[in-house]
Amino acid sequence: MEQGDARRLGGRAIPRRVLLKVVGAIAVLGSGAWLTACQKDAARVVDMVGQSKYAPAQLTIKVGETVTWRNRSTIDHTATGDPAKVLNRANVRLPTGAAPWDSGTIAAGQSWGRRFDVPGEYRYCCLPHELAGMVGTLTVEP
Ligand SMILES: [Cu+2]
Repeated sequence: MEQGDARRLGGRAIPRRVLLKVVGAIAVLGSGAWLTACQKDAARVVDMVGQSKYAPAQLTIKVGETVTWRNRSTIDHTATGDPAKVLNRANVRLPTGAAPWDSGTIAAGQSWGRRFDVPGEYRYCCLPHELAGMVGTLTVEP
């Protein structure tokens, strides 16, 4: 009777244990993937801080990734990679085959993202603060 119960309980416990392990593994994998995704996202963010600064001013991403510019300051900024719009063309650089780009005004507290599909070295700047040295570089790896 006891053995029978134990077997019966055991018979039920094994699939339950397996199920718990599977659920646990999914939870661990899921949280790991989530953490990795968060870290990667964080690495593709450029904050606009203070009066005229991109932080980080230099960023490296992989082709096809999206960079998000986040205005954490109290004034308007842009992220502009269009030589026709800047005062000093040296503040913009585009890899061969890359189209000019411009965020337009990113107001305080707002964000703007752009996906980069052409690898190479980019140089961009903030239109209102170009002459104040608000210039950033982006390396897009193949
Ligand atoms: Cu600015």
